[in-house]
Amino acid sequence: LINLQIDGKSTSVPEGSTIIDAIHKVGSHVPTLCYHPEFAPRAVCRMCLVDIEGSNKPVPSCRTQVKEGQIIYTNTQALKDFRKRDLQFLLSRHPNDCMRCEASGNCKLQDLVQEEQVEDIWPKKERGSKEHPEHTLHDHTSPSIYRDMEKCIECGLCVDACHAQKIDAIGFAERGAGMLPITAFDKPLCETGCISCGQCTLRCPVGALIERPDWHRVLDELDAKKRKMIVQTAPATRVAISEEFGLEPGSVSTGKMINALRELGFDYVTDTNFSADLTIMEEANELLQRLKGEREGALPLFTSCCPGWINYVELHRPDLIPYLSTTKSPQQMHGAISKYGPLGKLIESESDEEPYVVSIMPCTAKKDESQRPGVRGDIDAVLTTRELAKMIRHRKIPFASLSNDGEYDNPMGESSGAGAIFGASGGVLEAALRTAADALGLKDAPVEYKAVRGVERGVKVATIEGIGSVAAVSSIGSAIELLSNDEWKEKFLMIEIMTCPGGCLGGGGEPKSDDPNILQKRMNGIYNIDSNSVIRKSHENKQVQKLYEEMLGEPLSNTSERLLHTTFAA
Ligand code: HC1
Ligand code: SF4
Repeated sequence: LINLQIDGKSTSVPEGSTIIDAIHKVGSHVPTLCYHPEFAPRAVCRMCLVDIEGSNKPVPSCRTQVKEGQIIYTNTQALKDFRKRDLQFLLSRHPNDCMRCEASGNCKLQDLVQEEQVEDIWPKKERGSKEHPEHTLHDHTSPSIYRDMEKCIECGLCVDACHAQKIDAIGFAERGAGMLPITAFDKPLCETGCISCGQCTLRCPVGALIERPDWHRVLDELDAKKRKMIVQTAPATRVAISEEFGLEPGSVSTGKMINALRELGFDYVTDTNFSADLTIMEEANELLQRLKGEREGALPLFTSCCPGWINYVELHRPDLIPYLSTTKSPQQMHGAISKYGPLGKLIESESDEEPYVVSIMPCTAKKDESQRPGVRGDIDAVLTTRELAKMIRHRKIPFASLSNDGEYDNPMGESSGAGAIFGASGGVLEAALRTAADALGLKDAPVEYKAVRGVERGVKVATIEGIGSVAAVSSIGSAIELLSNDEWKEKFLMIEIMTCPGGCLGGGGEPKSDDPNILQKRMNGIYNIDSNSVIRKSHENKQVQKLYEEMLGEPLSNTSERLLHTTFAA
């Protein structure tokens, strides 16, 4: 261990730690703009400079390793003056329209300017040293992601995030003052290989990259009180929403969230977890039919509920389309059943207007998915977890002090533990195995498949007696590696692929966080929901059983195929 002192507080950290690690350990604070623990430090923003006693030059704490006996200061007047000048430079290149900015209240630049009371005194500078087309600076062409490069502070975190996904849709062009993260050949984002995963929006410390803001039109629709408003909430939202309101990361806020949605004016608050169970009914049976050669489609079966993954296949690997499950994602089947199932029929009997279905998702690519040919119309608006938090704040709903006792409306409110774990990498696979094992009459099969759990990027494999080998892939970059040769074709029966590290709980629409353990904390919350559930298998969900009895018949029936399945195309 290395012993050192920070702002008068003594601490010890392992050799090889950086000064910023030690600063966090003692509970001191240095501002950062370009630092995120997931990526190698670029040290370009200079905000985290610290003074070391005996040294005449401040050093960036994000990439300087600790040395024995160092005495470090994080907030000397000289450092503060330096930061202020640096911030003034950033302001001279920034539009400073905070009042209308979607990142307002959740912007590191805004926080620092406020803390230091920095004045915008320098003449405005143009962005980029060469001519860029207008859509480079303001790009609203993607159904999921908005870019406003005038707000960019060149921290590079979006470039790192996209590179970690092995997509590289954006990269730095030019050097020095002209530097900007742009797409290849300055194309609009919708014409690039971008898969809408939103990892860039999750890391952007300002408002340069954001999810397409749809919450304003949802508030308008709620206020208009013309159409019956149905909302569904994704498995991973109920845990992460806690962080937006200062609650313990990983704490489960399902009841508070339901109460907040009712206060916002939704008529029916329903659960995507219900449709996750429904998805398993279709997908597990699809797997069994493909295994018996009774259904078209190749093996191994790829899950298809993650829209970033679907975008990747259609854009980059159309040869994989035959392997995809044709089962719609829970979001989409939930929309279809909301409109055309028992709830839709009830609403139809009371109102001339079609209900308006909103989904709250941890994911930016779900916006994209809702507009796909073949499923368009199931869902009217998709909001991220962050957008839900904004609506709650704007309507002054005291989320943290709401009681956690809200309950979903039935018939689309009941769910099993298997539906809940969809929100974590490996969860869809585990849920499918629980149902497939029972369908195959495997009496000794376990309920839990811990080998496929975990938030780290990579491939997790499990071999199940009586079924075969299966794999769960956490992050699209890991999928690209796995699929780079043909070994997977022989090895596995079923492969779950989630674009974001950790699965949906690490989705691009989740709250921003610099906590290196945040995914693990959210995952613990999700598996707690499962272990506390009375029903843990999708096929034991009573409301799902009733839907089959009253409307669908059986999995893969004609009605199921019409409402719950879709197609993919290059
Ligand atoms: Fe997901 Fe899914 S689990 S894709 O990660 O299959 O977004 O949470 O809602 O549709 O259920 C996301 C989460 C989500 C779908 C389900
Ligand atoms: Fe890259 Fe994902 Fe951002 Fe698209 S949404 S630019 S793929 S990180």
